[in-house]
Amino acid sequence: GDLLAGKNMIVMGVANERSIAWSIAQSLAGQGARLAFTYESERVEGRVRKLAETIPGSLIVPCNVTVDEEIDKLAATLKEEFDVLHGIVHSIAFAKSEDLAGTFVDTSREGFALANDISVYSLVAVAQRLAPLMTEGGAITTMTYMGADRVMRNYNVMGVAKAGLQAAVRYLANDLGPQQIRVNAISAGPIRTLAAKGISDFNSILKQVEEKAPLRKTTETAEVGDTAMFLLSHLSRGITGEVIYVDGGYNIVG
Ligand code: 0WD
Repeated sequence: GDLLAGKNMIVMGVANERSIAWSIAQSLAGQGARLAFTYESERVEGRVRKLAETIPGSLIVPCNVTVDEEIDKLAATLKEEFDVLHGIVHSIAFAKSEDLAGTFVDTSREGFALANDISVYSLVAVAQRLAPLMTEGGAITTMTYMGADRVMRNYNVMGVAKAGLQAAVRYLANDLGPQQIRVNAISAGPIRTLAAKGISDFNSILKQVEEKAPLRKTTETAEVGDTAMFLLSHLSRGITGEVIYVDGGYNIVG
């Protein structure tokens, strides 16, 4: 397809081939988008580079979202290489493993701050610096989870962070709407990725979804990728400030 022909988009949060961001990138590339990938540190650079190079014409830029200067530099690089930006994929989150087990009440001040800095404020920091490049309008899509809406075992500080992220989506949508920039979140069902490794007892969560979700299966990254493609395309031009569930319908049952 060519729904995104002539569109320049940035994908943040590819860590490996299982990453949700990687699936999103493939859906975007499949519709003709030109992509820039960011990587957090040398730790993941090799893997990101290898994947990105399979999509011809891709840009690969370092950006640790906890460092303002790195986001400034990213904006300058994109301005130079793309001039105009049309889409942003934010697929980044982090919490210390000790904060993703046991009880939420035990969360430390430092663990809370870190989880919210990387998982919530990063969306604001990125939107702040990249929205000025979206001079033809555009769309920003981030990733959330049902742990924002209800208490889910072990999700703890990340549930609170995702609730904040979803509220940030609404405020950003309101701020950037006049520039025809839409901001939405996808609430994905559980998927076995690197980030999911941090959640204790992930297998039983997957099993629950298989048993109870209306579609009786777990979520595949390609399903998330295609919804993200829709949210970043003209097809979703009337949608902003929303959370779209891509979870086989799990959120509507029990
Ligand atoms: O079940 C799941 N896997 C779900 C994930 C269900 C619903 C939502 N999500 C969300 C996550 O919370 C996250 O926001 O989707 C997003 C992507 O997660 P993923 O694809 O499951 O996980 P992963 O492949 O690990 O990608 C997240 C990446 C990091 O990976 P690692 O595992 O190396 O921390 O976020 C990036 C990093 O690449 N990241 C950063 N990027 C820039 N600067 C930073 C940072 N400081 N920290 C983490």
